[in-house]
Amino acid sequence: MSAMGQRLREWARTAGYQVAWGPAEPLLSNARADIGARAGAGELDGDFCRERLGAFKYCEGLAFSPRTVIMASVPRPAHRLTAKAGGEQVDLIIPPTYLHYREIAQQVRHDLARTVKSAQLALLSAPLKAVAARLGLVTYGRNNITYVPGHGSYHQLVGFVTDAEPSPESEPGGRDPEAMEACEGCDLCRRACPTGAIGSDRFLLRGHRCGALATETEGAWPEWVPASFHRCVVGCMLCQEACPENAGLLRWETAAPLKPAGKGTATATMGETDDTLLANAMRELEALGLADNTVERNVKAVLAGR
Ligand code: B12
Repeated sequence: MSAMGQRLREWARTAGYQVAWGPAEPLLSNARADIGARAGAGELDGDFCRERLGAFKYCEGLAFSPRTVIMASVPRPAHRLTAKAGGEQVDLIIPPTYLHYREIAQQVRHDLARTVKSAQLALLSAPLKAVAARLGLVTYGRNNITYVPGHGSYHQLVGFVTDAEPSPESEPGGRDPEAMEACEGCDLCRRACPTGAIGSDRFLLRGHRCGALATETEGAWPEWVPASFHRCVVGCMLCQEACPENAGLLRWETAAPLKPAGKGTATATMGETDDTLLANAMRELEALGLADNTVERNVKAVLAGR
């Protein structure tokens, strides 16, 4: 293993991450071409492609010539936030990766910069699962998210490109993505998905029918989201919690703000409990950097269904 490879392994071991790397090309082009082919074959919804996948920059606009791609899997907990009012309290769930998403990526970049030393380093804007799968870091589950030994699917992927010399960790172009062996004959995630995003006719997720997408999209709830769905401030955990490969791997933490919430907790008066719960929850979410109109709509739906 090259000196950089040894430093990367040691860095990941110390931080509790998993890491893989390989030549940036043709790996990134292959991942891009794969998605392009699926879009071309009509397997991906047109709006979904434009809005969600069209923003990937790959290597455009970099100030250096990328030679190596590095992917890290960072284990992430779910967060619990408790809203209180009038003697009542409601637990709100923030699934893994939503809290401090950008800060985690920047933190990893900061640490990694010291590891790759003089090499230039940039965050990778690309379909991260597809790239990590090609590097052999992750394996796909039937629910279309990826799994890493020891982290299950409860991890955040962070990708980088650098001008450092690629070391022979992975084959040029990467390997074809693989599904977990455990998914063969198992459809627990498909049955747990209330919106039909996971099909039995194909492997690729119907991203445009995923409940998590609905929680991230402004406006009225689509008719395909059942009232029983609402549990999380944003996102969903149903397909992950149903997965036997995740058994015992979900960690829970109390949501800690980047900056303290506004002073005091509003107290409820008769008939105002829901409004007060909502106001208190939104104040906490604001401090966590998660509050917007869509999240407010989501919290209202959780409160309405309790
Ligand atoms: C857009 C997006 C979404 C969309 C669409 C998801 C999707 N599956 O496309 C929505 C909003 C629905 C979403 C939801 C979630 N997301 Co999201 N999302 C992304 C984003 C920005 C891009 C994903 C993407 O490239 N999609 C395009 C599709 C085409 O790519 P793909 O899923 O890899 O599909 C490949 C496979 O299906 C493969 N394939 C096809 N057929 C077959 C057959 C076999 C046998 C095999 C092996 C493979 C295979 O080919 C496809 C590539 O061409 C990434 C961040 C990033 N920059 O990558 C995060 C990301 C994928 N999301 C993430 C997370 C955590 C989630 C949620 C769990 C959040 C939540 N708790 O609600 C849910 C999970 C929903 C689900 N079951 O997939 C994590 C996943 C981490 C992990 N464990 O893998 C990512 C990587 C963010 C991160 N930095 O960590 N997400």
